[in-house]
Parts: sequence; structure tokens; C-alpha cells
Amino acid sequence: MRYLTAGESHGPALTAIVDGVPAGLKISEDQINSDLARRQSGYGRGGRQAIERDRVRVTSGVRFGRTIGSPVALTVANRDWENWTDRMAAFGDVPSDLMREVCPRPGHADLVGALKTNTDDCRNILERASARETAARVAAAGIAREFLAELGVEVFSYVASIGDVSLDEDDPMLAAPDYKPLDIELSDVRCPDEEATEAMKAAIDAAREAGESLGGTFRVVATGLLPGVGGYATAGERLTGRIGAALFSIPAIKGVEFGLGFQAARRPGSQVHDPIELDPKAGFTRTRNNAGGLEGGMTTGMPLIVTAAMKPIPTLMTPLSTVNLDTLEPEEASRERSDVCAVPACAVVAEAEVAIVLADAYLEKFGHDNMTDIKAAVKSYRQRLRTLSR
Ligand code: EPS
Repeated sequence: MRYLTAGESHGPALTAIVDGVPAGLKISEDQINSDLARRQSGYGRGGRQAIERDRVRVTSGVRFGRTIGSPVALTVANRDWENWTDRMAAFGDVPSDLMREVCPRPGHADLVGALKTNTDDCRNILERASARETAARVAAAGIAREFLAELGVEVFSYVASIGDVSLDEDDPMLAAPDYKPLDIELSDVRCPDEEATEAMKAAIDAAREAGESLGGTFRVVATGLLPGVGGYATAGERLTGRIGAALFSIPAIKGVEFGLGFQAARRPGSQVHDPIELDPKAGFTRTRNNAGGLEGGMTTGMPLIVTAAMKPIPTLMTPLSTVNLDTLEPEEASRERSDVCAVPACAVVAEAEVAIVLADAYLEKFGHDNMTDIKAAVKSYRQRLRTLSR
């Protein structure tokens, strides 16, 4: 399962095409719309989210609520397009009063993108480098999430820190799967703890006051995974690399850790690796989950726990210095309407990326033509694993 997106932040719409979707998969428009709404929410978002009401329109690959085995095309309209029809027109002359973006923001794709593509208007770059594009990813991943849900796999996320405020967790590798999805959804910053939520919101308020922006960390958790999904034999099969690449493809992601992550490098082996047990009911299991659900590039059957770090958004209301591309003189970087903090939204996008990789790996292992055959293959694999533990 792969996806490709198109669409500019202030163009008419975002589009995603999802390829490799099996036939017979039930798709719910409401479910995709609720994921789109989750991506739009979060304390610290800017004015754009007051304009948009992201809703998906499926234009191919689904008939009477089920996939038919062809690529699925999805669009999400940009309501803000109405305000940009002259500045973002596909055809016609350049308006004489067009304000080009010539003061690239440090930390954004503006400058390097303009140099690379030989344009004198950073808008050509920022329109596509904007995180608005991630709405299309979330819509695309709706297909993957439905597929995984049919096979008993749930993917969720929560925010672990914003700026220097952290959620206090005893052992995230054990605690994470126990968090209640409702507590996470009810928090304005997707944090399962009320006190931490309030402290994070206060940090965002202080950043807004100071003309600053804030990054943070979040975890994506997948439960219900079967062991042996992914592969160890070739570089391209390893889920660690595939999930890592998928998360690093999200704008602003600067670090990814699986399970204990960097902490594992500071502990001796006996305090890192997870002892194996044989449970008469559950089969092979682990006494803990420091690996975060992956060993040798494959799922272990324990929850997948991956943490990612998002840098602060580059648009600052108290801007850093830059160089004006017209005058070549020092100037302040451009101010755009922007978010103070988009970590909660980014966590939802990360869920989407993880879901697509996991769905792809499941399809590899269990076939990809239709849901009946896939479910039969999953059942027979479960059966074989069960026999093995007896
Ligand atoms: C975003 C839409 C954008 C930004 C933000 C994310 O809308 P606009 O540029 O019209 O305000 O709010 O984009 C960025 C953080 C960025 O760096 O470009 C969205 O829908 O997520």
C-alpha cells in the first residue's frame, strides 16, 4: 500500500491516491472525517484551522462503501482557496500587485527550495512544504486504518512533551498501551494526563506571548500486532527502517526512537533486551517491551511504541534574521499566519504514517487481492503460532 499526494496549501484542494488496496474492505467516510478533524485540532493551532472544515471526498476505488481493488483517490477541499484565487491561479498572467515571498524563514524549506528550483518567489516552495499537505496523508491513511482495524490492529498516539514540559510516566514502554484513547482525545494537547495538559497549554500561551513557537515529542502506539510482520533478510524489508523513513517524511520531524531508543545505548544488554516467555494462552511473549515491539526489523507481537521529536514551527512572530532575495540585504524573516505549536496535530499525522507502513507490511505477509483471502491467511497463521506453543 502506497500513497502519493498533490495539492498546494492555498490551492483548490489536496489530493491523495492510495495504491495497493485490497478489494472488499469496508470504508467509512465518517471515520476518515473524524481523523481529519483530529488533525485539525490541538491547542496552539493558528487561524487557518478556523477557516477549514476538512472533509474527504472519495472519487475512485470505493463502491457502496467497499473497496473494489483499484487505486483509491481522495480529495480534501481547501476552503481558504476562495481568498487566494488570484495569487494561486493555475493559468493567466502574474497579477501586477503580486507580493512575492522574498524573505525566507530560517528552518523552513523556503530558501533551499527556491535555490534548488530557480524561483524568485518562495511561495512556490512554501505552498507545498506547508504542513497543510499532511491533511491528504491523514485521508489516505484512513484506508490503511480500516484495513488494520479489520485485522485487530489499532493505532493511536499521545503527546509526551511540549517545549520543556513533559508527561511524567513511570515506564512508557509498559504504560503506553494502557492509556485510554478517550483521555487522549479529550485533552487539548493529546496528553493523557490532566495536570500535564494544563502545563503544556500554559507553555504554549507563554510562547505565543513571546512571539515564539514550540516543538515537542509524541508517541505512536500500535496494538494487536501479530509477530513476524516485516522482515530481517534484506534492508528494505526491515520495519524499523520503513517506519523511521515514514516518520521522518513528516515535515519538522527531527528524531525517531523505537522503544527505549537512545536510552538503550546507555544500558548494558541485560537491562535492554526483553526476556522471552511461553504463555499457554498467548504463546511466545515478553516480560517487558523495551524493544518497542520490533526485533530484527519485525514485529514481536508486543505493542509497537515509537517516539518522534518535532522541532518548533519556523514561522516566528518575532522573526530571526534572513537575507532578502531581491535586495540581498539583511532583513527579518517573513511573518505568516501560523501555528504556535502543532505537536498534537503532528501526532495524528504520525499515526497515519505508521498505519500505512503497517498495512503495507501486513499485505506483504498475508496477500493483497481481497479481504476474504487475507483474513483466511491471518487466521491460518494465528493457528500455526498457537500449535507451536503447545
Ligand atoms: C496547516 C496549514 C497552514 C499552517 C500550517 C499547517 O495554513 P496557513 O499557512 O494558511 O496558515 O497553519 O503550516 C505550517 C505549520 C507551515 O510551516 O507551513 C495545516 O492545515 O496543518
